[in-house]
Amino acid sequence: MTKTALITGITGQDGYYLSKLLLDKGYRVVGLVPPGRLGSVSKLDELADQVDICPVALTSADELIEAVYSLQPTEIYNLAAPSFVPASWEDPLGTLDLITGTATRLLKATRQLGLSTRFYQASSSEIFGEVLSSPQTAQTPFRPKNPYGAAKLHAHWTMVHHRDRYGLFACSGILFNHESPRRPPRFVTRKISLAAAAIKLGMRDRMSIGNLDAKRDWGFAGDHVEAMWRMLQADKAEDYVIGTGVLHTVRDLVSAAFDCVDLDWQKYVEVDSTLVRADEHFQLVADPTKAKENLKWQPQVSFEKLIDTLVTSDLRRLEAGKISPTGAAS
Ligand code: G4F
Repeated sequence: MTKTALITGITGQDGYYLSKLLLDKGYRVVGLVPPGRLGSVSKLDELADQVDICPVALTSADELIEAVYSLQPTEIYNLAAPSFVPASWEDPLGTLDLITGTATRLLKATRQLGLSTRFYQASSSEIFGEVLSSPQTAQTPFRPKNPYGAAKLHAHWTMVHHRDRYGLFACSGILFNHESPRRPPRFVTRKISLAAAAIKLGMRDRMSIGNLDAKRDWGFAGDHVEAMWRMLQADKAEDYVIGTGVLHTVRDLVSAAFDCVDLDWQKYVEVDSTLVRADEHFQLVADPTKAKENLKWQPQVSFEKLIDTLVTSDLRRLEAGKISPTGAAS
């Protein structure tokens, strides 16, 4: 029988890679998209015609129950979330409602309908926040430092409560940074790859950046969505930390990107103190041992390969006039 996967946040980076993976495996893929955002379905490019789209207000418990009941999904992947961390300071309550509200309503719908649907909750390394030890595992204490991390933690606990109390097959993937050419350019990887490509092509002459010493565990989005799927195929519902286990600085990132286009980054990059985030002295780095052992999951794309892919993609899209040197689609 054909399996049905229901995905919220299908038009985002992870939604694209997860849809591709599931379609390749023969799933029927259904995206729950708010009626006001149906235009964003075109972001799925060649996949747009291969998935089904169900217009649903994620803020409506009734609409979600109806959608889950009529679709009877084998698996639900709850990816929908505002994902740019600094923006969560501007609208903490909206961030909380979108992240926690959607997770809670979907979990409640699954429980009330008595379905055996398996549930994936997209969690984030931001729930660890001000860590006291590195690397992090699913047992590391959670100390989020921003409204985004706090909202993700609330959604995580809501999922755990539904698993413990009602026996739902539900799990959280606590994902560290994962990137691709589909990342919007406000995130640091695409910001840098786009700048390096645009400067190489003579379309820009410099780039402003925040904290060059900030460190992250950067992996490839295509690898990380594979872990999501594997979590729902396991015998037991458990939470997993998903990351490469390797830390790099933003300086490493800039240097690797400009190396790809044979430029000396120090001639083009300037620090803008307004872009430096407060309270970022802690080291968020995954210990993915459990995922490697239980799920046989292993990241395939190295940091260097990832950056090369981003820069090459931005060079091509700029040359083809598909994006502007500052990133907007054109
Ligand atoms: O690319 P970023 O904006 O991603 P961030 O904040 O780590 O969050 C991403 O990963 C999380 C973990 O998976 C997700 F939960 C979240 O939704 C999102 O996908 O920033 C990465 C690092 C930070 O340390 C930031 O301070 O880069 C540093 N940085 C330095 N200069 C900058 C800049 N980040 C941005 N966006 N722009 C800069 O100019």
